[in-house]
Amino acid sequence: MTLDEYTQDASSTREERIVLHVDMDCFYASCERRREPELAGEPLVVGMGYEAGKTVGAVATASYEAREYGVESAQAISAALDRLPRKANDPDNPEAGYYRPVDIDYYQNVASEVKEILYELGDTVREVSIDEAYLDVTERTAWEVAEGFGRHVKQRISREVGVPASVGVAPDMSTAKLASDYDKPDGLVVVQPEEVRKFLAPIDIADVHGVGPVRARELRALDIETAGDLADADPYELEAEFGDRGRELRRRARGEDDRPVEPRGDPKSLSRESSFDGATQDFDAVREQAAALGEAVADRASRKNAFYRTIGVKVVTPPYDVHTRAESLPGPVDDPDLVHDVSQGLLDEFADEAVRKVGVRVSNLDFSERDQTSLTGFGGDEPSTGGEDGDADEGDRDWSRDDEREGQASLGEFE
Ligand code: TTP
Ligand code: MG
Repeated sequence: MTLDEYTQDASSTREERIVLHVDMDCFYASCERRREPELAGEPLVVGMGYEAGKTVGAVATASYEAREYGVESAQAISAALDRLPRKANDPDNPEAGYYRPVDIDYYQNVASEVKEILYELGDTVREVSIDEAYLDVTERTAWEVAEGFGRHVKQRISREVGVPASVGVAPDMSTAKLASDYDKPDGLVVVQPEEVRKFLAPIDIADVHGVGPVRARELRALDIETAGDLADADPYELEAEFGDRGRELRRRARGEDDRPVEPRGDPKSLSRESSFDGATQDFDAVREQAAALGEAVADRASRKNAFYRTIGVKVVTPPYDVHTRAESLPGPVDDPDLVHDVSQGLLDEFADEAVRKVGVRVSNLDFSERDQTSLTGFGGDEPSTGGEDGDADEGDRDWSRDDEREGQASLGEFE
């Protein structure tokens, strides 16, 4: 088949959704740079275990400058230090880099700011991880101007949040993801519907969505090295080797991924928390922080059309004692003032404590009232609940999937 034939084949069969994939560049490192601008342009490693006396730990991410030295995610920190010594220990060494510990609370807050923008810009949004999401933007733009739209998304994130993103635009999710990865960092790659087959053809088989290392080896044994080879492979042969999965992978390699960009299910609760540097004795600061968190949580609930029947706080005191308190309301509400008053009341008993961390959460969410014009609230028939109190905060958990790798406390633990 010639490229022209591919083209015709693609454009005649594909429905032309416009899918945009956003993946933030060296995300944790970019967050550190946002609050410490001197780190811009420097080799920077974010990870655990590099401090004197510590030997165990891993790299969470490395800036692109640090990647030049061979430092990469999930590497043992000792291997990273071999490749890139610590500037703090070796200030005159021009080949040294900066190391910072993982501060997942801060990255979560930055990620939330990015998400706010994405929800404004997409018809639907599927959050995948702390720094990655798909948007269906079919109704928001057109293929002729899709590049400008992609640039707009990047610029809004960069101007309003201060961190860089790479964006890919394509007619399906799996091509959009490959496109965002294609020209990182600060990339913008638009794959028009008629270009999909040409774009995918040279992609290494291991990078095709759904192909793991084992399957990649098996495919290579059949002389299938690229997505183009896979797209052209005999479907019957693939089916004989790999069953239905073989056909599915061939479809992906042809850009025939018709998965819709679906939001994750409704969350069971919504929470925000933040840490103090060490532990604070300043309870006014704790109150103030809780008020801000409560406002953010109430705002998020209201954007998701979620009513809540339980308002809670979490307070972590040294060494690492987690206290949670919650108050249930007689009926579901969407009421930021109530979140404020209840959470402040629940904090009273901790007024004399040192506080490491404070959080606010709304739970027992209810989405069934979303079409009602007014909410009389308390009393009367109780609508069915959206979920059980105590479940993990699904919305936040999506963006904190990576916490687990670091063994950090995640928002999902806030119960
Ligand atoms: P990625 O998007 O995979 O990586 P990245 O954003 O750092 O770099 P890129 O520009 O290539 O997208 O992951 C997002 C964040 O997740 C990353 O900043 C740190 C965290 N993470 C880990 O903690 N451990 C890991 O092994 C990986 C891959 C990521
Ligand atoms: Mg990323």
